[in-house]
Amino acid sequence: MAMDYFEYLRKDKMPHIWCPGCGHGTIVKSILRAIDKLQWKKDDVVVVSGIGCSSRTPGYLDFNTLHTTHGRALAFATGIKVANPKLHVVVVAGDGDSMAIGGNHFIHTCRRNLDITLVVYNNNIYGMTGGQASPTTFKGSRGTTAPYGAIEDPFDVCEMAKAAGASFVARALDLDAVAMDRVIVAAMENKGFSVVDAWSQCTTYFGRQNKWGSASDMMDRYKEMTYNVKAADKLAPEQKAGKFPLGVLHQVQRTEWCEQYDKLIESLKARD
Ligand SMILES: Cc1ncc(C[n+]2csc(CCOP(=O)(O)OP(=O)(O)O)c2C)c(N)n1
Ligand code: SF4
Repeated sequence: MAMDYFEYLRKDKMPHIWCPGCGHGTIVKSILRAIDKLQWKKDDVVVVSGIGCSSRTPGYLDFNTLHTTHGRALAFATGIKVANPKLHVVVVAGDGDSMAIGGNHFIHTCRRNLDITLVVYNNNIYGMTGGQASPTTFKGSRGTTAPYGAIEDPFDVCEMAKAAGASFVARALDLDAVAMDRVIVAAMENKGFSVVDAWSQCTTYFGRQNKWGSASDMMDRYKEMTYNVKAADKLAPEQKAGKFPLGVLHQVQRTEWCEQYDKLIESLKARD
């Protein structure tokens, strides 16, 4: 039977705030399809966010939800997971939220490897506050704080996650819902900290300021800027240069934080 999105939505919170053409809603639908596929009970799911257009997500979802402070979603999520490891904890955050003000929380959550899934709605800009450049703004791209184009090199969310110790790292585009669903399901199934770099076009600020055109023009750009990691071996270095791989980019077995903590408690009890 086809899934009923409304089963997971707070209808009284509609209409949502997202602009026409914004990619955020597409990512939300992927998250819902993933939860539905995994048959997680609504009462066992916690969705946590900070602040931003992306962070409005929990307000619309009928799970246990927290809309916290800018950059602090992972700190709240850590507390929830540690207090009740049986819960499925999903964090949604913008690139500004997770890579700038919450950057320190991001790297330490990767290092700890708690069983949490983070979906970064990466639109390469601070959407909610009017289009300021973020840590993932492409070099040369415009933002309200970079009117002549950003002169800084951006962070690569996936490389950051991998380097800091996340046990699952993937990237997908909002235009490819099948691939997005696949990586979000895999991220949620991974026992450890999972990061999905989910690209989403901000039509209102990034698109306008950079003259990237309509939502579909922006999606075409994202497609041109990326390649499937599974095809990487068949591509010449010049075909990959400056482009971003898509798909599951990294997965390793590492002891999950709560399991490690339980073991410690058991060993201390055994000493008594
Ligand atoms: C401590 C704090 N600093 C700054 C802000 C202002 N603020 C709200 S949302 C936001 C940026 C959101 O950008 P991003 O996280 O990339 O999400 P998007 O809106 O693009 O989805 C900022 C700077 C705030 N609310 N709290
Ligand atoms: S400002 Fe940008 S990120 Fe925010 S809802 Fe509009 S298109 Fe989406």
